[in-house]
Amino acid sequence: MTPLKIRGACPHDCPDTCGVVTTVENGTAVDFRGDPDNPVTRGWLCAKVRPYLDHVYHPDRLLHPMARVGAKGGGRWRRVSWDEALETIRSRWQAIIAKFGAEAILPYSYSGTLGMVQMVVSSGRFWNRLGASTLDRAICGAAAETAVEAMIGKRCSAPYADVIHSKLVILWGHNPHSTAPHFMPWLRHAQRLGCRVVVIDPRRTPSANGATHLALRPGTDGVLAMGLARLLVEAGRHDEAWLSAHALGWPGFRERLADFPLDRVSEQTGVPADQIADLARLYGDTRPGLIKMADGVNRNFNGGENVRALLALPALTGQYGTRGGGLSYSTSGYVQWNAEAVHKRSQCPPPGRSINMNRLGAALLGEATDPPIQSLFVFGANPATSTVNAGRVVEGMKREDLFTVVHDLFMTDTADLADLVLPATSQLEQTDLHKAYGTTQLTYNTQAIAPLGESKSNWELMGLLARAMGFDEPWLHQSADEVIDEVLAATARDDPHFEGVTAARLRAEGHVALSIPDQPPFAGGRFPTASGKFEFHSERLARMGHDPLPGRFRDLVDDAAGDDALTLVTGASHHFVSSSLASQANLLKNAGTPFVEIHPDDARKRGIADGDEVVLGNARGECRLRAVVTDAVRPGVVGSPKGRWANLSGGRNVNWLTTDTLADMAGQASYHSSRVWVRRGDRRTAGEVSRLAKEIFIASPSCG
Ligand SMILES: Nc1nc2c(c(=O)[nH]1)N[C@H]1C(S)=C(S)[C@@H](COP(=O)(O)OP(=O)(O)OC[C@H]3O[C@@H](n4cnc5c(=O)[nH]c(N)nc54)[C@H](O)[C@@H]3O)O[C@H]1N2
Ligand SMILES: Nc1nc2c(c(=O)[nH]1)N[C@H]1C(S)=C(S)[C@@H](COP(=O)(O)OP(=O)(O)OC[C@H]3O[C@@H](n4cnc5c(=O)[nH]c(N)nc54)[C@H](O)[C@@H]3O)O[C@H]1N2
Ligand code: SF4
Ligand SMILES: [Mo]
Repeated sequence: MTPLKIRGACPHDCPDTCGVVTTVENGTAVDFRGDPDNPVTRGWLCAKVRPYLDHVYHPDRLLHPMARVGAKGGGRWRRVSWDEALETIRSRWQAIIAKFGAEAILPYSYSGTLGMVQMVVSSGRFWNRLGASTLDRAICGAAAETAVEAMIGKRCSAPYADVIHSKLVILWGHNPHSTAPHFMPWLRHAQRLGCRVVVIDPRRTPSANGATHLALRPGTDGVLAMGLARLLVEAGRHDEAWLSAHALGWPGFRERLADFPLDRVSEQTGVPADQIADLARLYGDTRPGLIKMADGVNRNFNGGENVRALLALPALTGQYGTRGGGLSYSTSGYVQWNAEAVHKRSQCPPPGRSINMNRLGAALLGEATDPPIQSLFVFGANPATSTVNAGRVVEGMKREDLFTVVHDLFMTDTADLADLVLPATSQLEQTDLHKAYGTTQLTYNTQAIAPLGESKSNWELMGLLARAMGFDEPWLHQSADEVIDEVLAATARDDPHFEGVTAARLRAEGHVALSIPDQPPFAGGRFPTASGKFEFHSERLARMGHDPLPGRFRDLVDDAAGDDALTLVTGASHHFVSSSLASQANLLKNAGTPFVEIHPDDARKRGIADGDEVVLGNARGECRLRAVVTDAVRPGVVGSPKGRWANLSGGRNVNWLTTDTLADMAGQASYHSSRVWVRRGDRRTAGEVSRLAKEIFIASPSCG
């Protein structure tokens, strides 16, 4: 048979949403590469996903359902049939519903895949019909999204390529070298054309090569932005005409600036005053200047207010709506899938109570009452690895009375703690439609190969769960393509961006650009806000209990690690996507031993040398890592990438240290506000010895 070439989409949580081409011979995928015709991908994939066939055909793929034998987390399983697995779920759930109601069941899903069918619809319809608890998905960018929507109305950004028009780019809490790889060639090209780049990050990341780097204290971005705003206004570098025509609340905002004199801003942010003054001059004098931000800046106690202050800068300089200028955050606002088509709310019981995913451990351990959570169903997520305060998540998941089902491709830290593990398909084995959060095209994923073993896609599983529970609404039993047709048609009906975008074209062409006018977002100073203006003053945020104007920051410090603590910043790993792909031998080899970067001054004080094993700890837990002594992190900060599986790295990862105290806005996770102590790890700490003792005694029944 001649090999087939099948077009698809990279499913991972990455703004680029690459187009991919899989070559299939006799039902087996033999080649996988970037789609040369996709205008963003242009034929190349990042190093994480290039070896995707190793992921698909990984020897550790889960291929059939399994039920726990013995203690939770004990690692013993027996193979069961799908029928038995579904019957177990049905009977456990019916008993739980009879006693506690359906809200005692909590589905937990996030960004294993970003597909409209396999993530969005699979996280909606069935669970709504069941009346389960709803999950408040505030782990990633909730605070930033709330601030952006309030002040500029929508998440709209220019295409990556527009950066070649920029004369200045400020990468603010964003590391596209790792997290948006297809932006980088455009940025480097702009630099060759003379564009200046400034990186604002507590760490000097590879994105800062050839750039000016401001290493601020984590979480002080809002203060820095207010300080810059004050300097711009003092020097008359603001655009009074633009502000009076297009902004709401400018006079009030201007008054706020009095609170941010340069010396105070320098002291609070830890950035030398001359560097702040230089940046204010540079930003004031260089047009067009683009602020490109992602979510790193919103994952702290002041995340929402920090983003609000950043958003003010392009308004001050009248740069929203200019090509190569303004602010670039996300493109996901261009497509809002029709909510009724996705969720079928009108045909379901009233929404169940909401549980914030960043409080998962606490919720399992008693914070959620009325009813208590009796069953946890995880799919497309790995909370024991990726969620804040992972030690509490693990403790909660060990509850003997909790019925936990995990649907994944691999035996993750989370699956380890399940009662039932169900095998999931990879992207090559399923059908989907993807919007993107960094680009403005839709990409269709054609199923390339049959599901491996007995694995099932999220959507197929939802149909089976519905059948088991006796729900026969046709919208729970559509094929993936029928879901795509319905949601696409409903969305296109009232959205001009879908002009000419049809399911038939998507299937034939693989990717179709949204119909967006060739002008910068917010051209003419028009914003899709309530007032139609840029909103310094936001009634919407005021109604949510926030100050109507930006510039008020909480004085809150994580006190989990005592006086000598350092702030732990855990950004994206270059080698994995969150914890996805992080069990693949070739990628693990490139990533090396799990490490933490520490400044030479902080290392010296603690007697730590480069390469030493160190223990990081606080009241929440401890984690052993290899020290990398480097001035790439600022003093007072340690940096360690997210994503390492605890069960492949000595039983703990950095999220055993991260705080589950919520940020100031939208229940956002505050990963980068976490404080830790750091010690040389040649001796085990008392806490570790006692924990080890417990584990040794549990693992060896003969000791009891
Ligand atoms: N390779 C790779 N790519 C990914 C991911 C991945 O895990 N690996 N994850 C994907 C996901 S889920 C997301 S949301 C995006 C995230 O994309 P980014 O936001 O670009 O990624 P992060 O590394 O989380 O954060 C960016 C930077 O913020 C810095 N930072 C932390 N705290 C602060 C602060 O208070 N102020 C400032 N100014 N900077 C701070 C970190 O040091 C980091 O370098 O990337 C996506 N792409
Ligand atoms: N310390 C620290 N931790 C962080 C962050 C941080 O900045 N610092 N960032 C956070 C951010 S931004 C995010 S978005 C979250 C992401 O957190 P999660 O959404 O939990 O993402 P992953 O950890 O990648 O886990 C996704 C799981 O889904 C599985 N999967 C993939 N495709 C499918 C599928 O089609 N079906 C099913 N059933 N499973 C599938 C994968 O194998 C993987 O185990 O992590 C957060 N964690
Ligand atoms: S992770 Fe991002 S850059 Fe890598 S292939 Fe997927 S979409 Fe492209
Ligand atoms: Mo994320």
